[in-house]
Amino acid sequence: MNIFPENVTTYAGEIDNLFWLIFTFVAIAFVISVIALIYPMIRYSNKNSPKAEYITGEKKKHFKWITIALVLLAMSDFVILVVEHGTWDKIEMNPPTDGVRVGITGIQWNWVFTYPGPDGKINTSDDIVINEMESELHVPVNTNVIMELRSRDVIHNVFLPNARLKQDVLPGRTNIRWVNFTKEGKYELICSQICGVLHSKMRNFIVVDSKEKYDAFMKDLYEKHNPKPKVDSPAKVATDSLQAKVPSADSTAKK
Ligand SMILES: [Cu+2]
Repeated sequence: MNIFPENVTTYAGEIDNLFWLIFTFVAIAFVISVIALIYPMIRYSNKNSPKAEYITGEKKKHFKWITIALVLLAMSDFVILVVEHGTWDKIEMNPPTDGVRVGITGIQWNWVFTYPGPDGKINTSDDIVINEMESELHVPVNTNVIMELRSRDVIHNVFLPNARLKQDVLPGRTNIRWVNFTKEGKYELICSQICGVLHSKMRNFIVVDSKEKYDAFMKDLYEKHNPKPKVDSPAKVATDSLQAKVPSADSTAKK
């Protein structure tokens, strides 16, 4: 059974497996709880039923049922912790450092995309900033895409359903997350944190291109915007006023 959006990244399957593991434990706990609630209601519901015993749960023989439940719960938590550790480590603790860098900045109400200039770095004077609603961020297939996630105003949330990636972005902080798409296509990038009246308009797209298509796209982009490193005013005009505002709101990126 597949209830999720199409899995198009290297690690989405691992997240799905974790979902099913947690779901299984919760489902078992749910079924046991429902039986424990409904059985006495039926068993002691009419006049002919035996009288239910009133227990306070302080005696040892009663207390053991709480202990058993507690131990089972702690054990399932421990299993989840052990299984998820590898996934957590790979995705969040030790992200890859090689790959294409992009910047995604949440503003009220749009996702602003930043492509690096010839220096390959985000937050420098040669960046190319795309600030258009429903715009597309182009990335290459089968390549690590390292995303610098920021917010300019309030808390937004970068949600890539096809990648199973969900990350809050906070003003004044840079979060690094990564993704490696295994299939070309156009995928949604939405905000999943209520961030104001036009929150629902924060719906942009990530377009995963073949390497040739991506190279051609970047070549076009460079020709159009002509990013030049270390040139002061003229290059900054091309990258619009937002470019100047984003870094200043962000203390971590300057270090
Ligand atoms: Cu938002």
